[in-house]
Amino acid sequence: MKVGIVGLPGVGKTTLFRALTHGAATQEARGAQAGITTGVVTVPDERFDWLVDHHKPKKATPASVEFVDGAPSMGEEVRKFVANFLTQVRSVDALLHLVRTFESDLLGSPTPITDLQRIQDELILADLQMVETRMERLEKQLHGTKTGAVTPHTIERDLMREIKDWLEAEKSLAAFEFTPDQTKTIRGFEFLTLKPAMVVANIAEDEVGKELSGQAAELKTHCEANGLPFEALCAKLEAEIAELPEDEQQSYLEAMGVEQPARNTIVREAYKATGMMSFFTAGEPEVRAWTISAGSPVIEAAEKIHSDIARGFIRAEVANFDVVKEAGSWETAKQQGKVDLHMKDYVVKDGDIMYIRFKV
Ligand SMILES: Nc1nc2c(ncn2[C@@H]2O[C@H](COP(=O)(O)OP(=O)(O)OP(=O)(O)O)[C@@H](O)[C@H]2O)c(=O)[nH]1
Ligand SMILES: [Mg+2]
Repeated sequence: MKVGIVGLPGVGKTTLFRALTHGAATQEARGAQAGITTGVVTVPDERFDWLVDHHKPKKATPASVEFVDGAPSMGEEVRKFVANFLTQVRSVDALLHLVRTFESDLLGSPTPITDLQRIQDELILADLQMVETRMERLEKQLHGTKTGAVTPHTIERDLMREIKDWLEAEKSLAAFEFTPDQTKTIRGFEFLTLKPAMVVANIAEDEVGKELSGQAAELKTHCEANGLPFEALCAKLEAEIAELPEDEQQSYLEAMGVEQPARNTIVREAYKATGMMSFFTAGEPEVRAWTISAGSPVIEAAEKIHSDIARGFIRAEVANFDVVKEAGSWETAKQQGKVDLHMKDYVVKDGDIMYIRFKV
């Protein structure tokens, strides 16, 4: 799963990216094309840790999130920046809006709510451009179609008109209630205002470990009122901590009055904000956390593991992590009758441990 970090020039995107990726044990930062950088970060999960501890497997594969940092944008127009960012990372699954609430020598006093709005306006505009391009093409294809005729193309054109009006009213598509058919039509469009999003406030060093106040507190209230997941951190400090040796990190955090690095919360929140969850496969060869979107049937989980397993699916043995932990082991849970048998359409729950029977 990929998360793109967006924000105005100089808000600390690259600093946050370093904080998120540098300290992670399994991080593998890779240089990428056009100045963008991506880094893979493990999703902290106590359930996964317990399973690894319990099975002592040969291989342990945790869930992960890939963060994307755009090319530097200092001195650039917001519009140009967003356009660049988009061509670089159009395929991200979610957006992390980084907003500055610290005083900057270069940029002056923070104006977080306005800044967030500016980026959101740009996203709406980018979606609008996408719709207009699509409409032009559709009109060409519809040339010669009888008035009043209903074809897949006319249906799509009508939907595009509706979307256009919506965006022109400066509304995000997140609030547009698409029917299942419409959802199918727009799949593949990668509308930006439809991507799950979260907001992170980049706070000043001297605000760390305290109750949020001033602009940061106002931003939090604004996000809550708009249903946007919100977190706060000081990117600069977190990046410094992430670069320390592991054993020094904890004492540093304690001195700052912080329990754990904010990157843990942010990685977890990013995972949640995108509607993703984990199911596990656990045994002696491998313990693995798999990422799946909430509401998926078990056949999709099988497909993730291996297409053969999906093809030859017979049934799934499922017990949730909490049940297994309480019983002490999968075997005990099974003896107690707490492992359930499910068919293809069973909806996977977060934390399900499963064992799929199949025949090919
Ligand atoms: N005081 C303070 N400065 C910060 C913080 N985070 C970042 N900075 C500083 O802000 C400046 C810009 O940070 P970057 O991380 O390069 O910002 P960016 O968003 O990647 O900038 P562009 O890529 O140019 O758009 C740097 O000088 C950072 O050291 C912070 O939490 N507090
Ligand atoms: Mg940068």
